[in-house]
Amino acid sequence: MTDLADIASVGRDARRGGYSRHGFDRAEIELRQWFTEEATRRGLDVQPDRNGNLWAWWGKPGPGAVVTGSHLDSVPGGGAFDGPLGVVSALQAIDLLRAKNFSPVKSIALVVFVEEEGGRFGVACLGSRLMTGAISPEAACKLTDPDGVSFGEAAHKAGFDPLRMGRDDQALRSIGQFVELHVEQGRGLDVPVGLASSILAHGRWRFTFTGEGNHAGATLIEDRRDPMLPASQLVLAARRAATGGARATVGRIVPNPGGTNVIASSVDVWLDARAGDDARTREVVEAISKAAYAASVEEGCEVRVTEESYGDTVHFDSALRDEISGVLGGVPALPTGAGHDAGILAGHVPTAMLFVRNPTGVSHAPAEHAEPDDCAAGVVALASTLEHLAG
Ligand code: HGY
Ligand code: MN
Ligand code: MN
Ligand code: MN
Repeated sequence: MTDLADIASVGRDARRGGYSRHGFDRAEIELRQWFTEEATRRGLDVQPDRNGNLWAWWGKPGPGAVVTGSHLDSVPGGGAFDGPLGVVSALQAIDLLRAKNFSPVKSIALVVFVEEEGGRFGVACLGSRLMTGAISPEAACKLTDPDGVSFGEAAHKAGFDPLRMGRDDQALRSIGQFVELHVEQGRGLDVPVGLASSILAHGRWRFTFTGEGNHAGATLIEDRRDPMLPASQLVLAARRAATGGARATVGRIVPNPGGTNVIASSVDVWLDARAGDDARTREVVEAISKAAYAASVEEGCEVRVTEESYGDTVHFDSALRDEISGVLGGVPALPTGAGHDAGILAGHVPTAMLFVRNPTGVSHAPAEHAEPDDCAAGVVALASTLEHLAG
């Protein structure tokens, strides 16, 4: 909790509440610096990879290490635990193992992934996607933030070479097993610590509605082609389509030019959709797209749909999960609707996630919380896991 308090002054968002820390912005870079100092102070060897992720090694860097970690960026106005809890717990787990004179047979590495939330450049898990080749470096570097700064430019400014980015087989081979600790993000856990079983299929789609910009007072209603109309219908269609455990959310709408007395000429709407499997997720997005298209035609507007990112359902390695559950004396396994770098890595290496109880079920918001005792239980669980896997 002291470590979390340490970093609590970094990236506070006075306007939105909570924290806004995004890949390679000032707050995230300050926290990378904090992590580098904390890891170095513990005698760990800090090495950035080619894709903007930070690694800290206990033991010789090389293939087959036991790797843990998370991210230090947040959503806009996010909570204090999503990401930082996994990083802080990794450092604390090292302290616990050192205190009991544990000496790892396999190397242990801590990793901090860049831009996990996609809060700045729009695609979540950018660091792990680049590392695994799930996104090409060309596509990643072209992504821009709301100010028009590209990921490539931001990475370059932070000391990374965009031309060297891309699938990193050496980094992938260095991971024997990956275990990410994370605050649970719903109300799925009623004991302090659990394990993840699966992640919903999920993705992000941008709908650009185009109409005719005009005067809010002088333009008769019957003369309008207002793209805000089909944009609003999309929001309602998303709620209607998300049945049977599917989720569909519009959390961001940007009208252009965005004036109170101006009929927008275009509106960008971002849809986040998730469901149990690929087919169901596609079906939900299809139903929403159809409604958006029909509403556009009715208003004399046009709509263009762009899939900005997508990932199929993740089933975490059941053998590794059973092994860890055994080490922890039996803990519940639960599915989650939240995405993680661990979900990207799960397609490449044996991967598991430890969840720490969330008493309110709130996440991606300032009220996100985990009790100190539960966080401590999480650290102990992570330390036992690392001890078992690396011992
Ligand atoms: O679940 C998400 O939105 C993100 O990947 N954390
Ligand atoms: Mn998150
Ligand atoms: Mn997270
Ligand atoms: Mn005027």
